[in-house]
Amino acid sequence: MNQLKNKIAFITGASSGIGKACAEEFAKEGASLILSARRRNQLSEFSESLKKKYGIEVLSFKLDVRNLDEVNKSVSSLPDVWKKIDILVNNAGLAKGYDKIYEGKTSDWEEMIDTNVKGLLFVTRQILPLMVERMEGHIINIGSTAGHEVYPNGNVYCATKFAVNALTQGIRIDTIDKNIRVTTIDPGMVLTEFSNVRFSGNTERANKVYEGVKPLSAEDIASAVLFCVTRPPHVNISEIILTPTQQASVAYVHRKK
Ligand code: NDP
Ligand code: 8X3
Repeated sequence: MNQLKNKIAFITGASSGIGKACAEEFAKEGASLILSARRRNQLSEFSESLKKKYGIEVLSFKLDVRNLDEVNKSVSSLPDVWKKIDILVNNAGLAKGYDKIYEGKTSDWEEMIDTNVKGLLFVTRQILPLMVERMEGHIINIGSTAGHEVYPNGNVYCATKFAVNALTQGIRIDTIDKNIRVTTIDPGMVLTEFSNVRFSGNTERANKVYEGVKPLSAEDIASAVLFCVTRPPHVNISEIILTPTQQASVAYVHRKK
């Protein structure tokens, strides 16, 4: 309890799944939270529930990470006390479509690249200088096993997560003299809204992804994130790869009949 008291954490994509679970884990530990996502209603209901349950301070606002202007204004207009951000969780992200690359929709590609790569960069560009100035901070990027291996029809989504992996290393190298910790958390199959989003609300198709498998939960990922941010200040966990026990690699999954 209270391992994150007096710490401020900024989480993107906190309206569902892994981002939401990270917010809850951090709240249990007494952190002050800045929560953002596009679905304002879901976010404000969740923020209110965290305030009541844990007696913490929460700022929440609508933020589409693809919109550079919106990102810049959201961070620059934070009250000064909230600019002392200790932890940034770059979690907002999505997969769209599951097509052979020669049949893929260019609009899906743009949405994934704009969210998973450019969105992460836009947010980091605003928050990292505040950390550099204070010579203190921790960036957690939510990557994926898809950032280590490519699977059939994963093409562009995998490319965005390979990019997240490269950017994690780039941020770590460029801030090596600034006392900043940089971590990538790379999960395999996690049961969230992810597959529903990927298959545009086709629940039957989404459920097939997890057939015969006990997937990870968003809470499993959040507890790994919490572990990283609660290590002593001189300890940087560079990368954690987590998969369900039934998943050996992105495409090699043991499904119980
Ligand atoms: P969810 O769909 O449950 O959550 C995604 C979150 O991202 C939502 O809160 C959504 O909020 C937010 N989001 C999406 N687009 C934007 C945007 N343009 N601007 C701001 N927020 C956005 O899926 P997960 O929790 O599973 O996904 C979280 C991260 O985990 C992603 O980066 C994903 O790639 C990664 N991941 C997921 C895995 C899985 O199997 N589930 C495995 C490995 C990695 P809103 O719609 O309200 O904006
Ligand atoms: C999400 C996991 O395997 O669907 O990053 O790409 S996977």
